[in-house]
Amino acid sequence: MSEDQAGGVRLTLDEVRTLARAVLLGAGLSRDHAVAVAETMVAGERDGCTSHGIYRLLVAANSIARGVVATDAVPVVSEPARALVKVDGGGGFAQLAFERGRGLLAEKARNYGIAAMALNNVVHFAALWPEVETLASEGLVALAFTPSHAWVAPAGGTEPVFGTNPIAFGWPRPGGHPFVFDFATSAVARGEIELHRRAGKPVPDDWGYDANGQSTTDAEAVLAGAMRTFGGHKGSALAAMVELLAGPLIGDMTSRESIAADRGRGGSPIGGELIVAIDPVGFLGDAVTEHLARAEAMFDAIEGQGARLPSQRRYAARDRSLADGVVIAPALYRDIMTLPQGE
Ligand code: NDP
Ligand code: PYC
Repeated sequence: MSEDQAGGVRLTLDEVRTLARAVLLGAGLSRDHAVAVAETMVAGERDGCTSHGIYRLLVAANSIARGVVATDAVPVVSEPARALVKVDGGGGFAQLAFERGRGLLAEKARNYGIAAMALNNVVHFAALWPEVETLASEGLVALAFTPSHAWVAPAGGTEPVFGTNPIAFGWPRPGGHPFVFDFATSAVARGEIELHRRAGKPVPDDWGYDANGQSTTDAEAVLAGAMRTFGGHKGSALAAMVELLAGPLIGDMTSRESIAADRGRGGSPIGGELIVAIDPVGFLGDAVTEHLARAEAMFDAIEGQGARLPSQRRYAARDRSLADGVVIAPALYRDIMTLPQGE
């Protein structure tokens, strides 16, 4: 650990991991959960995704303290149909449920060409790209969706109905990092607005409305009012799709139901996640190499004109973090260090 020029605290990724595990154990999480949850925070910090890095220790500790999370839940994996996996997370954080089901999901995708996994009854505060990147790194095409809490107004309205409802996609690339994107269907992730609030910074006036339905640059007011979807009616329709796919379709909560179930405790969203995995070999057989090469031609056409691929920034940040560690903002580090730590 060292201090950088701007007063930030520089940590190696191992130090981030050790800190994250200690805080999660100190908050009362079982070891299996602490290890799985810490890993996604290390990945967020490593890849420059600060809204889902170790800032989330404060979020996770809050959900635990408020009794929203089952700290020692043991995920139960079942197979409701040949190509389907279901993991009942028992009210625990989603990360361990994904870990427990992902091997079977990948196996089924290889056996049947396509498979889907529902995570049910989980508490979710994480980014989705670690999940689709993991599956794409194993040669599968992957999609993931999860609702959250009703914080986002539909296009044309100002009252929250949707969650920030991310969609993530992963595509395997021969010899390189997978093509991955992962974004909220709201104008930004809520975590980004929370970081603005913590830093006392205004937000752009198209991120959300205050409680009276007026546009505002006050982060606190947007958090108390309603966020906007990205891309107007298009983001709004995608947000609705996420609600349906990872809510009613898998027998789990919509974002409105999730916030109602929270009962004002201010915890992370409770509900489900849908992950779809497709094996390109299913459609393509021996021709898979030839067709994946055609995809590479499309990526070349994007990069060839100076545009960047989603995740390119993340992979570059990863290289830097693996070499130099990461810098944690001083106020965040101070707040994290006030939390109890366990072993
Ligand atoms: P961003 O808008 O920051 O980025 C979204 C995606 O777009 C990334 O894949 C990013 O790649 C890519 N991207 C950004 N700029 C460009 C560009 N100029 N050219 C090409 N690609 C680009 O994401 P959000 O704020 O919407 O979401 C952040 C995270 O929050 C997500 O990981 C999401 O899963 C998480 N989240 C989780 C929720 C939950 O309920 N669990 C709810 C909402 C959000 P790169 O990373 O390389 O910049
Ligand atoms: O940043 O919008 C968000 C978010 C919600 C749940 C997890 N992250």
